Amino acid sequence: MRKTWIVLLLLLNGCQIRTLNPHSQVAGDQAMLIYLSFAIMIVVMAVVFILLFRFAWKYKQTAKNKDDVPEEINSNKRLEITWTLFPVLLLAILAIPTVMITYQVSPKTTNEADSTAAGEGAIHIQVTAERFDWTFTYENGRQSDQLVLPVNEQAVLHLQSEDVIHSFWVPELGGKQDVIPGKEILFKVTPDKTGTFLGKCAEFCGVNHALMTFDTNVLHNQAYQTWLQGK
Ligand SMILES: [Cu+2]
Repeated sequence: MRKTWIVLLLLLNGCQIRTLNPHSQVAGDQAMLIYLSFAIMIVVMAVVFILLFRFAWKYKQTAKNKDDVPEEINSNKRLEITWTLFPVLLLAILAIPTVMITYQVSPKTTNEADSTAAGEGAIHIQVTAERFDWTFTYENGRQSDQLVLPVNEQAVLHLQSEDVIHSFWVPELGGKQDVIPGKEILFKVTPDKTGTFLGKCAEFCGVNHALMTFDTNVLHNQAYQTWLQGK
């Protein structure tokens, strides 16, 4: 029994919710949606549970009201309007930012991107997913198994797959974005903090799927330029 608890504690300790520690605009927007829907859920839960316990307590059977028959009610306009408007309002609060953010962060394929030009001066990196590796090709031709990005600059990742569907995901920076064979998908990201973030494939793609990870290094601009010129 004691061993079980220790294992459980160790497991919990390993669970860092990195999605809630965003370091880019996209990831920040995604985390905001998680917080917003969580807050709405808490409000709904609170109302439901308070009413549930209140009614259970108020109308519980006692020796005094044992033979009471409840009064028959046909309708109650005020109540009906309230329980219709309240959920509609909550859904609207959830739907408006969800739709806006989804459209905003939704990656474009190259054709679509022609009309919504990627930010000027952005860095373009080719990202190739292949069972079970990621290859990053930079503007000067340098190839690496690491994604290296300069901080506070927009990078446009050109996601391509050589074989099956993969999914690009760096929890702190955003995703998950499906990488689909035969398509080039553009994913824009502007990291706002230097550091090393773990990236992974988030779409089951075969036996070694779990090993399909990569490091993302976000560097200061100067360090990025130096790295880019290296081998
Ligand atoms: Cu994969």
